[in-house]
Amino acid sequence: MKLTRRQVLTTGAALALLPRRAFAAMPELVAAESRQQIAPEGYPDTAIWSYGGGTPGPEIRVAQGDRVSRRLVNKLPQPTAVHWHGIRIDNAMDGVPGLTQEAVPQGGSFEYDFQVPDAGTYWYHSHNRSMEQVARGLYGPLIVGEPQAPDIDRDIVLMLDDWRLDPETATIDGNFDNGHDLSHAGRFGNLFTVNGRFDPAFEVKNGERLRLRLVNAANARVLEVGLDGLEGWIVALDGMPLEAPLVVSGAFSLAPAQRADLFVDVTAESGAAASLLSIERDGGFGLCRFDVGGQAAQARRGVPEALPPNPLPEIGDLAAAPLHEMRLQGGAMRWLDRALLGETEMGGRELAQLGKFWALNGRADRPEAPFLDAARGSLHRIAFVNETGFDHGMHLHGHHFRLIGANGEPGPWRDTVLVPPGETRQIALAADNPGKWLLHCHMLGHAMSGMTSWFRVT
Ligand SMILES: [Cu+2]
Repeated sequence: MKLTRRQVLTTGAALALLPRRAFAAMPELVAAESRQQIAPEGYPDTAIWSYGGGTPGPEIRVAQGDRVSRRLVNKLPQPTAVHWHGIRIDNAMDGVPGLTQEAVPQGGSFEYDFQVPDAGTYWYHSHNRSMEQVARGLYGPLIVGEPQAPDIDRDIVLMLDDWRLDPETATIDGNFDNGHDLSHAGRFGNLFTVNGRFDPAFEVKNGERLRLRLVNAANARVLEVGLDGLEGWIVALDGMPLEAPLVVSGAFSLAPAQRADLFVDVTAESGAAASLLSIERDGGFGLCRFDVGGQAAQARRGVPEALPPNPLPEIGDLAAAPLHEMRLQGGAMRWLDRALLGETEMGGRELAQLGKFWALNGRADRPEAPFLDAARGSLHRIAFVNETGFDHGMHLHGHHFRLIGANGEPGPWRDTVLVPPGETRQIALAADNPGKWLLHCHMLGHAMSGMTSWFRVT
């Protein structure tokens, strides 16, 4: 319908009569400098950057299909933007400066408003200078509830991180751009936290079933997670339910940005402590504790049912899907010989001087042309071929994909795939979400120093 000038004037007049607050109800997510006790008690507190005054930022918990609306207010000393990691989101809300929006300047704001199609464990974090901004604390949990609550006693979000702090002053090491970190495995911390605290404890009962929502918010560290005094199953990865719960036996890998939902039963006796462990080559240590006091009312439950599936696209005939190879190149020990930066070909030494150590298919940084131009609804296979000496966690925006197993069959749905050095991982992508989507390594220093590309769905 075309409005006449008279109608437009009438409508305008009617709007002016409405109270202004009817339009200004969007809750704020304020990014600002704050302080928090990150190191153990007895050490000074730490100047951090955070959402809502602490790290992790406020838990955003909504029901499947609901909208999330937040006005990001930037009170940081740098421009910023928020990425809603793992949400199959409207492209304009994806939070990638230079691709889906301009970075929000100091003192500026941006209104994020989007629907969440899938239940599960997600997170939000800065996507501008994320190498620095995430390391300073700019992340928080985004939890989307299933339509029917699963049979558990407690739902605990555990955001895992490692911080690089000065051992005397507990201040964050501000040397984010150093070439050694960028060209090697990345920035590793010297202090582990869960939910922004060192070695926190949760009170539980023997026999209780806990849902643990693990999020690896670290810059670069692949965690090998183990359990002590807890027994159970992985029920979802990167937010998406597994077709059948997978028994946890020994340690499992959780790369930066990946999530794992566990259902675990507290098997430690009352008076003892259970732990979530980080398993290292020379042993392991506790990330957080579960102090066991008392006995659950209910007898121990059996194997949990799978969580209800999310409305993900069909993966059709894989053999007919075009295969696109993405070679991961560069870094220490496999130094780039040359690569394109924009349209300029440069030698490895020249690139290193510009802080670029990595390339994807011979291109450092996000190129002008997309790695993949996909018709909406088309199915693709991508093979990530890791020619480097380091792990990389490759993340696609706006979509989940299925990891293709060694048997050629589609495996779990993920949004971030760990590709160990010298190995190849193949994924199946049903490109169903229109827009310009980033594709990058989630070792944030790698992303900043070359390992960033993009794909387009039209
Ligand atoms: Cu990487």
